[in-house]
Amino acid sequence: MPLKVAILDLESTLPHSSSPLLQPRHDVLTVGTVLRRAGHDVEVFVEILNGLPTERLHEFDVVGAAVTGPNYNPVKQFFQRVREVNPRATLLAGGPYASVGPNDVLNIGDIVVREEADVTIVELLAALEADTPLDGIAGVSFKRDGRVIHNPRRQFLKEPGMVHDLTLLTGFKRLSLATQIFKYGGVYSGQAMTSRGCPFPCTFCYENMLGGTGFRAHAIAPFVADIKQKMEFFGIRHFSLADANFGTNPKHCREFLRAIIDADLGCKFTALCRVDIGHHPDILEMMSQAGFVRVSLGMEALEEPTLASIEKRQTVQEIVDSVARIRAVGIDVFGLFMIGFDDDNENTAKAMTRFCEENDVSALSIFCLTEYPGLPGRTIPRYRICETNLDYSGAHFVNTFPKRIRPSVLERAVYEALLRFYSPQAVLASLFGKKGGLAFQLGMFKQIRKIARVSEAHQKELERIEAPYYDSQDRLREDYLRAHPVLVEPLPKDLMANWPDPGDLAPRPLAPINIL
Ligand code: B12
Ligand code: SF4
Repeated sequence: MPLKVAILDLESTLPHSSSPLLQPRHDVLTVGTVLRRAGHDVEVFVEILNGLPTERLHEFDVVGAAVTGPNYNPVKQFFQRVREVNPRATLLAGGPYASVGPNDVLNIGDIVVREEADVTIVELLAALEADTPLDGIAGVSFKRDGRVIHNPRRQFLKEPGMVHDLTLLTGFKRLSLATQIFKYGGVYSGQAMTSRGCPFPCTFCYENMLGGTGFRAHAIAPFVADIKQKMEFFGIRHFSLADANFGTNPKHCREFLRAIIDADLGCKFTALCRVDIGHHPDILEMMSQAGFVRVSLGMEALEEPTLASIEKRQTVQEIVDSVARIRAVGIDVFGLFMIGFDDDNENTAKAMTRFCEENDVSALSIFCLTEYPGLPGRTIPRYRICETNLDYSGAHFVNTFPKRIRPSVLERAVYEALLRFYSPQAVLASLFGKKGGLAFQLGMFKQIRKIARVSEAHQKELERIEAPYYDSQDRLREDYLRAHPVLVEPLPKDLMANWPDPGDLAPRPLAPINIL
């Protein structure tokens, strides 16, 4: 008997910079499409598109959800509800946080599908249907006799990509533009991909946990067909490409751009890119011709030692040159910055916004370096986590103790800089064709204020947490913190994440500090 399955994409607890983009947050449509093709009775529920099946929980054999850090708590609550109403349902989790932190996620669900689910989920549901053991299924984690079992990693697909089955979105009714804005505070936005994975080594990025995600080119034909059907279904002409790094393989990138141009889709596109995209003027020309209006550029930091320490493999001069070349073909630049590194101070965020103003970068995000309580530290040691609630793990909030500035002061500096940047004057400038267009600037103006209000309360909480950990010169009392960490739970023994925590490596010599 085929199984009755619900696949869910839940919103995170707190607002984030992409909340106004009404689109699936993860590739739950791929999960649903492969399961329907395998003969199961599947429905997909994206909270901001077709709501959640709260009244129908008793119907499903399997309920699966995409889990990130920031939506961990909403998924936990939802799964608790399913357990109460329908104890026979199997609870599955997949997506980014389930992939790197399966131990944590197995505290709220029964089985975790790690990384790409395209093949794993089909094998898994066949095993659930036949009630056979899960041991031979690569890419799943589950509990047996109280112990967590991690089956070996599954090989990535050689050529992923498909046309999503949009009829999986039970009950979806296309809303008018006004209703999208007033009911959900955003607008429908298309989502498509030309590749998966990224081969670069940046230490702070999810792509490198568990040994990296490599690079896999998508097939071109389903990409164009998928865009066409989404244009029709959602009534949209704007697509964000969800590639971790568009342009990684220039040859493949040219082929996709040629296909978009030839298909004459009349759409606008945005993509996430490394500054390397600036090394290929012909690709930039093609992007402009294909309808790319904005590139989100991974700038991260404006100090060479920081860029080197996080293995970004780029220089500040390359950032400047890349921005100039992108702007030269008329594409807007959205700067993506990271903050919270050891040399960051009260002026770091301000320097980022100033850089954007001086270099014609029309928008930016300043993301806070985030370490996860359930994992070893990646860029900085786990014992330096100051905020253990995963609601705050979406990179808009400081969750680690910086060395030379208090967490609350750093977070405040981020929002002061952003509020100044997304000013009423910037909205006005966008009226005259500057700064990326009126709708975009108005959206950012509103959203940053919404997140800044959450941050205000969080800064107060950080002040309380950080009080004993800094000296009179606002330098972190690291020895005291090691002896009295905020995060007291040890890591579980059967953890899959086996990268070394920087705190366990030989300590780097520290400048002497005055302890109160
Ligand atoms: C593009 C992107 C976005 C886009 C759109 C997402 C989309 N899919 O279109 C936008 C801009 C909306 C976005 C927003 C945000 N993002 Co984002 N995003 C990405 C990015 C670069 C690619 C996502 C993607 O499409 N991957 C490729 C597809 C094929 O993979 P997938 O979605 O993970 O789905 C596969 C599997 O995970 C699995 N799977 C997925 N869902 C499910 C469900 C079930 C039940 C099962 C079994 C399996 C399964 O099967 C799928 C097919 O193989 C990732 C990095 C990455 N490479 O994953 C970050 C990433 C997911 N984002 C992240 C973050 C933090 C955010 C924001 C909070 C940022 C912010 N502050 O604004 C928001 C939050 C959105 C939300 N509500 O969760 C983090 C999550 C960190 C974490 N530990 O949870 C990531 C990992 C980036 C990072 N470097 O840290 N994001
Ligand atoms: S280049 Fe971008 S996507 Fe790739 S590892 Fe670095 S930050 Fe992550």
